[in-house]
Amino acid sequence: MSETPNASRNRKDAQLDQFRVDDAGQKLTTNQGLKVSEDEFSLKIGERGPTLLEDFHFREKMTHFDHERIPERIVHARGFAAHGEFQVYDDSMKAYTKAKFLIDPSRLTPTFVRFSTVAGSRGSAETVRDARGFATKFYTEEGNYDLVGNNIPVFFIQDAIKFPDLVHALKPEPHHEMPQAASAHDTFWDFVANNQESAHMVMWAMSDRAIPRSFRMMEGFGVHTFRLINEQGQAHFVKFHWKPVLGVHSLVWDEAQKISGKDPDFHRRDLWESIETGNYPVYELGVQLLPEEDEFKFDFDILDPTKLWPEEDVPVKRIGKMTLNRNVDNVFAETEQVAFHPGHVVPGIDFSNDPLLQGRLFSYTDTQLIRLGGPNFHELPINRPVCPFFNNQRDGYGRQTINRGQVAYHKNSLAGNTPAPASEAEGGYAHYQERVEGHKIRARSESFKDHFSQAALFWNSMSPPEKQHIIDAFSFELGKVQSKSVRQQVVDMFANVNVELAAAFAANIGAQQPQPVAPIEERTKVSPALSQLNTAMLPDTRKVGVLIGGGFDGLEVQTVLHELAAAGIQAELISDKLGKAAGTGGVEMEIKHTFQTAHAVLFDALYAAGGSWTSPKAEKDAAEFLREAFMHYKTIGASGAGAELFPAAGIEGGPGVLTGGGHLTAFVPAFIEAIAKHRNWDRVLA
Ligand code: HDE
Repeated sequence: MSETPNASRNRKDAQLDQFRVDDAGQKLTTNQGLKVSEDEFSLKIGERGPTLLEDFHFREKMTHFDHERIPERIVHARGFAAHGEFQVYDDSMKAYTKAKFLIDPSRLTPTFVRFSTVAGSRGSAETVRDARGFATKFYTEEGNYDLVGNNIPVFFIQDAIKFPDLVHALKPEPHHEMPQAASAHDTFWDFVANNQESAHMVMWAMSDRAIPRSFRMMEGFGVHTFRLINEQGQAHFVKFHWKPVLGVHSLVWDEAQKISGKDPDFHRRDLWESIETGNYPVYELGVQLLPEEDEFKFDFDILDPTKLWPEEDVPVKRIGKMTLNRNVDNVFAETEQVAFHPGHVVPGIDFSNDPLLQGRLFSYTDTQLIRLGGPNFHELPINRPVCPFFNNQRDGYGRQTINRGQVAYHKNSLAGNTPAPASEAEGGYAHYQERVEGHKIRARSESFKDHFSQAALFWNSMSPPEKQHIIDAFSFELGKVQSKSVRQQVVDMFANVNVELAAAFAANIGAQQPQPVAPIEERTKVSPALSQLNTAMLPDTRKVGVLIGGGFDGLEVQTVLHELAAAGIQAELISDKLGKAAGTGGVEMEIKHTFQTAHAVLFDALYAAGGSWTSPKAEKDAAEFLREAFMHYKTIGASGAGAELFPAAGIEGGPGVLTGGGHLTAFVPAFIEAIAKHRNWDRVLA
């Protein structure tokens, strides 16, 4: 198949179409195509008699059901995915790589992205404190390229051989299988204290990054150092980034925990609804590039996956963007069966010797073999490349391809020695010829042994509210740890990062103040790019809950909602009952949620639209929404009578509390601006 590049537009979609089936309107059949006449009664001897083995329809239906489940992913079990498209802005990456999808701006590459939590089981809640997976499959013309990243740029360990230990410590404890989807327990923190290379990632995991507001509002990182190879065979080291255009925003911890109960599907619902309503999530792909000769120019080892390259030192070049624009048709067929692998590369992209990456190159195929039941998982519709593929691999469980011909080996003469390897000029993948020499040893380089400098860089780069959230997170997590010894070990360990930090959480968890640490060189370096206060602040797609009672000011509320919509903000009406709320001037509005079905934690901001309440309970519920939103630093607006709820909510005003006082022209823009700010951290809570 030779295709012009733009034929790749929706090429994956077209391929998937061959496998899509719509059952609606069809007659029910067995898997053999036999029409079934009865599907509610098994075949029996007499109406009250035993079921017959002969009932092939019952047996087939039940057997298939019995086999519906496959093993969930050992990590990243809970995930949600969407289809998209990627395109580079220009051909400027030509100097660094020959990967066609990265250098040809006319090429639209289909993508499939799966976001995930790491620790929890497939049915666990989504707003837990955890890293998030951000795995992207690019269906390129040269084969599938998988960028299997996380929303945190570093990792807990430096060598893949420690991964089973890390995961065993993180997962629910084996004797009672608790806690689910949480790191707040003894074995995780015991691992941390005894594997101090984890310090940097733990700082990120205790920060706001680990409780994202939305998959649409988090960064993605390839984590490892990779290599890009250009047409001339020259190599550059590279780190990959995804930058969300909506900025990086998080929940607050109390809110995240409540959402886990109110809507355990919060993140997938957010992604699903955004795509369904045409608010497509967009991420820019960024690269940090480093010439090979600069490999040793840093005070850390660029092969060490517990280190990032500060963006101020090595700028992120934004080279293209990905838009997620289509939801899946079937979660099992697509999201569950997709098989990512950091070793799925295309010419122009190569690996580094990062020992974590090297181990991953083994693990991912291995895990698909057990998870997807054999070596033919690449034939599943979601995993198939959009370019043709030919080789001498044959057979195995579930084989779908019907390979014709006599020959299944190389070299051969009977088929003219085909399929034949391609030369580099023909697009054959040639590994970068790095010269490596050394003794066979089990050891770690000295250059990997500074575990605290970048953890301190992260801490130093945080704003005061972000620092407080980190102290609170350590206090929460260690407060759940039973072993006093483990708690103390963690305090002493993090004194190496920052003594005030360790002292602050030690005071909350009944631990001794940290032991004085050996004097460390003063660490004053700051990377502003690490703080979420320096991110994009936009009102787009923010969700505002509108608290509305009967007899509200029709014209006023209509105007406010109109302006919010014009700013890309989504308003949803909440009252004590579903149905229509009637306002003045004959205005009627449809209520979407009741105080029971929704909760303040599910909205970015609240608008108290006013009106009268049918009962004191309804009024109390509305005030409770406001109190909760206020406590989570959210913007609260009341254009008119809505402010009457404030005293019952204990709100006296302050940052991010806006009242209209009848002057909508001033109120509405101020309200929108405050919503865009995400949270009002300068608010003082009573
Ligand atoms: Fe993974 N990881 N991982 N990982 N990982 C898996 O593969 C593994 C690591 C990441 O949505 C597994 O198909 C090892 C870093 C994502 O399907 C498994 C090591 C990063 C996903 C596996 C790591 C990741 C996985 C489980 C240490 C960020 C979900 C199921 C050497 C760069 C992909 C599966 C999806 C999934 C192994 C470390 C990201 C077992 C051995 C570092 C996003 O193969």
